[in-house]
Amino acid sequence: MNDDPALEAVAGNGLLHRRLFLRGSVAAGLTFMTAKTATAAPPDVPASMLVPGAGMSGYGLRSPHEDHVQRGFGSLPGTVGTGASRTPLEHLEGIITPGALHFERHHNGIPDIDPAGHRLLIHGLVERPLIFDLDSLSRYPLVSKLQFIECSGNSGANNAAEPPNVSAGTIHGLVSNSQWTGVPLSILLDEAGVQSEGRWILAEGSDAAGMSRSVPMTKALDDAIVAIYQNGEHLRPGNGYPMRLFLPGWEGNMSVKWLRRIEVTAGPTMTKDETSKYSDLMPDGRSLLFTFPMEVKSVITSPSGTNAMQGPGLYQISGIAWSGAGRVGRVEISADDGESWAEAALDDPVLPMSLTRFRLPWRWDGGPAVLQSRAVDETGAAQPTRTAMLAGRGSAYRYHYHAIQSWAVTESGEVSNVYS
Ligand SMILES: Nc1nc2c(c(=O)[nH]1)N[C@H]1C(S)=C(S)[C@@H](COP(=O)(O)O)O[C@H]1N2
Ligand SMILES: [Mo]
Repeated sequence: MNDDPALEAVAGNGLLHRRLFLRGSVAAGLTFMTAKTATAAPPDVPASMLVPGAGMSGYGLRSPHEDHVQRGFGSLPGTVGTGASRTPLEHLEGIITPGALHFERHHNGIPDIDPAGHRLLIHGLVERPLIFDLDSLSRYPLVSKLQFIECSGNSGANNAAEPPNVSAGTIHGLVSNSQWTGVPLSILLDEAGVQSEGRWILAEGSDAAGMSRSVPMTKALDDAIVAIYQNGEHLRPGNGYPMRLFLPGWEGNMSVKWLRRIEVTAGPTMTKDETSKYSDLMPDGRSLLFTFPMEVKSVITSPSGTNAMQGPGLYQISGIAWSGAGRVGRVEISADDGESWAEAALDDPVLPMSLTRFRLPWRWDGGPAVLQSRAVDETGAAQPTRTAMLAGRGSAYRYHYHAIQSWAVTESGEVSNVYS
């Protein structure tokens, strides 16, 4: 028997203490039993040591052996660009979403914008209307923040009566995390001089959807930026090149891409994008006026839906948690369908309004299990169960799904989405 205290069981069905990962080294005497025992002789010289390697390139590509890691995407019938592509969360680790795998949501395709001809106008209830191009904008003080963006339609697949048997990314992949660099909107609005009646802004994109949203002035002056870089390089076309609004922690729809116009207004404009869509219908038939912040949420990405376990033994449960209200406070994991819970280890850094990586060791005995994660943010808000969340909402409410995700593991090691 191994008596290392790190192997202490902390909750039902095999969950072990997070200490195992916190101290950075594998506990004495513990074996993950995934490596084979080596013989004393070195292995054969591989072919890669016999010929010079390939040359360099101006812009890098990943290994062709990773080409199976893809965003899944779909478009409305009769269109090529009205829909979404989803980050394959189950294939990623850490908290950075590579630009090429960032989710995309477009209401009428990706516009082809030459920055030389692109302008951003700030007008309306201001002292001095201003117009910027990419160069003039780039000369203002830049700030960088590692933050998530999440579509409020994310995870809506779990509103279905029967749990869709698909991957974590297919259900929850409308969330991604990047380091966004841009100009604080407060600096630009100060320069334009907001008049005292100016309490809202309207932000408009230059795509064929003319997507536009109203944003309260308090948010615009607080932490909104006009982003021009994403993970160190200029924005990708699908994420708003050459400039987008970025509103940390608020529903992704409001972070208007291909930003061309900000109008300072007295009240909300009530655009098509915030009335016919992106408003939440309550059971009594009335609609909530606005639901801006994204609530606390988490999902286990490994193991997760459509994965197969490789036999009983020690596993590392890993996943992501986030909250539009600030930092993740803690994440708890259950392996017995919510009967008992153990606190997961959080990887550094734990940043406000950023994805946070959590993990916990799990000794799977080969029996059936239901894995769940439950996040609590620094304000104390906790992720609800699916039953509790739906009870207050009724069936017409489509957006802002943030309930606990349950993954069932069968004795043969198949992992699938279940409702608990
Ligand atoms: N101009 C414009 N801005 C837009 C959209 C759009 O279709 N057009 N989609 C919105 C939606 S619904 C979301 S969730 C986010 C997605 O940002 P991303 O595509 O960079 O992930 O952009 C928002 N900004
Ligand atoms: Mo969205």
